[in-house]
Amino acid sequence: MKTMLSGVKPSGQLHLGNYIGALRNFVAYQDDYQMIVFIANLHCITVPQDPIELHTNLRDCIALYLACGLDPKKSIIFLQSDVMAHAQLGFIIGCHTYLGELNRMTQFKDKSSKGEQNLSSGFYTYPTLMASDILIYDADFVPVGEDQKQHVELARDVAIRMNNRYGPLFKVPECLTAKVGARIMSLSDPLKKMSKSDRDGDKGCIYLLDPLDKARKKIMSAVTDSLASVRFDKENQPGVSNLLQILSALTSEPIDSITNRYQSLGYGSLKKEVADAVCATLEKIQSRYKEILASGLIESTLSDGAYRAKILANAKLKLVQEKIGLEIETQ
Ligand code: ATP
Ligand code: LTN
Repeated sequence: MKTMLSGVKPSGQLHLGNYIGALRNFVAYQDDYQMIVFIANLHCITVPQDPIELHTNLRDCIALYLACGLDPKKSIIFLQSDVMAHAQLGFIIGCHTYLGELNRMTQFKDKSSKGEQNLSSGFYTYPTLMASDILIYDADFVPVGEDQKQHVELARDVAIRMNNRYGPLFKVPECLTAKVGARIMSLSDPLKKMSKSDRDGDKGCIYLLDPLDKARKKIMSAVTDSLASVRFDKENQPGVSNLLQILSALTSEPIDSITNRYQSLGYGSLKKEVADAVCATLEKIQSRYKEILASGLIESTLSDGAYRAKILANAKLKLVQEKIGLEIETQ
């Protein structure tokens, strides 16, 4: 069975973009792949976090993973910091990554070009820890949103580089991005991706735990355009195209078929249909979420997941350390 791996940062409440771009795909994959999914809490602290908020987000995040359908019997689910080998291999990978490569990472370039003064060195080396997360499990596939493709590319480059230098160490992973929903945009500014770190009064972002009436309101007031025609044209009609993407992703109806149905219908009807589909999805997730919080499943999932992950990660770390000459046999 091939291995599929991904992580989500618990840097705020999970949102519809995370669900469509990532979580629902993980759920679909877990029957056919060894799915490894973790909460990237170390990546999260590369930017400042409030400890109490972070702790709450961790629990919510894992509860939502489970509520969205991830099954701890099928998938390995754990907290990144519970498996220390990630950070240790991350350092070794950092020693095989060039500064030029890190300087080219758009996530870093974006933040530093905005003049952010106090970026941490952890933020700069973020991609080396991410490469470690991936390579330590010999992942075949890494399903991520478009924004993360560049980081997976770096993991591939470093894997090839280290394999060439030391002999076979790592599988070279492939990045998987879904055709529909890889980049859900903000409802209030459809030129920006829907993001939990972007505060904009939260109007643009639908959280998975939003009350249904609030979620509906956000969709009904989504920014569209004045062309009064329902077409999928990301360049000229980014708002409408985003709504079409959301609807298609949640109902599995192809975008063409939706636009055909909307030949003579307006944006109001489209928004209502999107709101219905989003609310139906949120309602299911939220009722399961409440059951999970009360069940003790979070703790058992994380301890079992960390146990299984450590066996794999520690073995790979040992192999790497041996191959690069770090270890002395003691028995
Ligand atoms: P932030 O919202 O703070 O920018 P993030 O949501 O991008 O963070 P994660 O929570 O780690 O960061 O993302 C988890 C997964 O969800 C990743 O695979 C990411 O690419 C995907 N994802 C995030 N936002 C979107 C979006 N708007 N559309 C589609 N996929 C997304
Ligand atoms: N950087 C990713 C989260 C992440 C991840 C990973 C994704 C951390 N390690 C390994 C895939 C594989 C993000 O911000 N979404």
